[in-house]
Amino acid sequence: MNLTQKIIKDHLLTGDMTPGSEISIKIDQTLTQDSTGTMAYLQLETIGIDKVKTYRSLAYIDHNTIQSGFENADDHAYIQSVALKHGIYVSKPGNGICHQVNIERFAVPGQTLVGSDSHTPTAGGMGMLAIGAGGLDVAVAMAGGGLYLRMPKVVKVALTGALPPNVSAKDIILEVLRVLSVKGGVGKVIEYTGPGVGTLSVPERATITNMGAELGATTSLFPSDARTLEFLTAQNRAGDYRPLAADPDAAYDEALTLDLSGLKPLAACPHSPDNVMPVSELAAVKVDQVCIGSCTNSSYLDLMRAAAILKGRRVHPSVSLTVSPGSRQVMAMLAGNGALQDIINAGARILECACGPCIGMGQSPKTDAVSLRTFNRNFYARSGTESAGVYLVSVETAAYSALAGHIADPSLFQAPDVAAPAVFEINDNLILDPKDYADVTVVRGPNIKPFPLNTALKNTVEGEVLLKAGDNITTDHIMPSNAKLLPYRSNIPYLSAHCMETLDAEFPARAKAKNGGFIVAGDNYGQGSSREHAALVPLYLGIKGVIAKSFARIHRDNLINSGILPLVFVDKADFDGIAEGDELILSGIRADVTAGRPEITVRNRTKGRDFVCRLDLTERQRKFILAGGVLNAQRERSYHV
Ligand code: MIC
Ligand code: SF4
Repeated sequence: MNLTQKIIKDHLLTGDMTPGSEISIKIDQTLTQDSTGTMAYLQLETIGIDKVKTYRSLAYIDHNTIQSGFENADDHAYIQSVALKHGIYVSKPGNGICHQVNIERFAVPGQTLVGSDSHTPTAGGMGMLAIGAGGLDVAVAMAGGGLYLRMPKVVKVALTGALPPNVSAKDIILEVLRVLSVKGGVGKVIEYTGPGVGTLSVPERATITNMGAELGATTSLFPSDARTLEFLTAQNRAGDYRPLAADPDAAYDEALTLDLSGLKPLAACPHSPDNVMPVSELAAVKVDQVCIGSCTNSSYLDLMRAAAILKGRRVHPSVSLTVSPGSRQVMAMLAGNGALQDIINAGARILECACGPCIGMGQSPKTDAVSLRTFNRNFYARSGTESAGVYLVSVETAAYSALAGHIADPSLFQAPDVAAPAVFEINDNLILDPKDYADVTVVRGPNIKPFPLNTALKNTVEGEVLLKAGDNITTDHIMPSNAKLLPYRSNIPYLSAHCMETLDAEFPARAKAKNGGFIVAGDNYGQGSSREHAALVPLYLGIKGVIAKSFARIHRDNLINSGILPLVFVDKADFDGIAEGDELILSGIRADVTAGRPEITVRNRTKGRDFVCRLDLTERQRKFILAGGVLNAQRERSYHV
């Protein structure tokens, strides 16, 4: 077996392990963060358990850290209290980005993790089977329910050779993205093997598994080996180590080989993580902003490299350089060894240990800016500035470019000599252990509004096409998130006025005026974030179904969990025959779903023609669609976690 199959087999609750068929697995650990956490905990409260049933559950506060009003602070108080009450550890604001802290302090090889954040697979760098999901699926896992998913195909990426100087793990994943594209990983786990694996430390592996989310993959996975033990030992967690690897003769569904020694520095150009070009071909591009940080590239090693490159030099006068350390551990160690001073003296702006500019929480670039970021997403408008172009690069490319004022190829410079520490500085005093807080009252501020519930599926569903969109629509299109909107993550009515606003500002008003309807889209609809808001807000606006050429995994699950129909064109050419404003009708849809008929006939009343869509639902998902979402199904007892 390959390693993915081994971990799944160890955790299998139901189903058979044939790719594509529905399985459920036991979940050892869960994580939430604060921009999806409020919803997840409201749902956990609705499910109604006293204490979580997992080995360990964690609530991180790292996203909504700009507090320009009471809202974020209220959400943090709610999360802290509701988490402690339910036996969940809390990582307080300032302790760091969930995925970075998780790798440092909590990830365990061979265990399973589900998190309400799409970059949860970061922990795959530690040999953990770590999957991103909507908050409801995480709530169910906290309540002891299994995580349901389609058994993935497993893709082997064999790494050979070793990285040349100043070429880094980020360039590896950018190369994989170039080859496989933002939809190349849908329904698959990307498993790394081969002699090149041993040349990468755990944080470098975590950069690769982190950005595997941008492939649309279910998750990405590295073996657990001597390098894993080395990292765990340095974190004083050698007891969590367990060696894990694929069998030498393991079979894979697909395979590719990557010779690390042949890699060059790469950049993902605006506005997609798979729009990858060699940095050497971008050397003339003038840079206005450089941001180093995010859950992809903010480890100790990353920032030590940045510090070594910046030391004794000056950031170019026309560049604004920001540095956000991934965790308080990283920040404290850099402060202790003088590297932080090198960064400050070069002219960088030091931000707190949080997601920050990656989620548009401040540092939106100027009009028409070129912004170089060590992050994982450069979707349109995500930075908060619609006219800005964001390039995703390695720490090395970012640091040299910040000095040069234009995109600079790091392979032309001598690499800094930086080593991982034998021992990390450990201070967990921003982590609250629930056993120390026996008597907690849940604090609910006025920003926390109830979430919308759907109604049971009717036998006839009809409405207008309210929006026709193209390929690769991201959750950042569907429900934008920036410093102005993130404070309202627990306020769906407020958010609804901004749904799809970067595509069509009239969409929310139209949806309301027409009493809901349908969205039509191209391939890979809903890629990106795990935010359920991208389903709950359309639900609030009356969206009954999305008809697309294909869907991203987490978003499709979120639609089904909310009782919204995810329909797929059988013949992609039918997409061309639909226009915005066309009236669609699904007659007998309740009967079709009840009978489990996968082919649904949609009548376009305006054009006077029919077309066929697939509605591939498992028996469990049929209950959700019929009841109008998981919580309704649970309430009417057609389903229980
Ligand atoms: C992101 O990177 O898009 C986020 C913000 O971390 C999201 C979660 C969210 O929207 O709150 C994600 O990746 O799931
Ligand atoms: Fe935070 Fe950005 Fe990572 Fe999302 S991708 S968890 S916003 S750092």
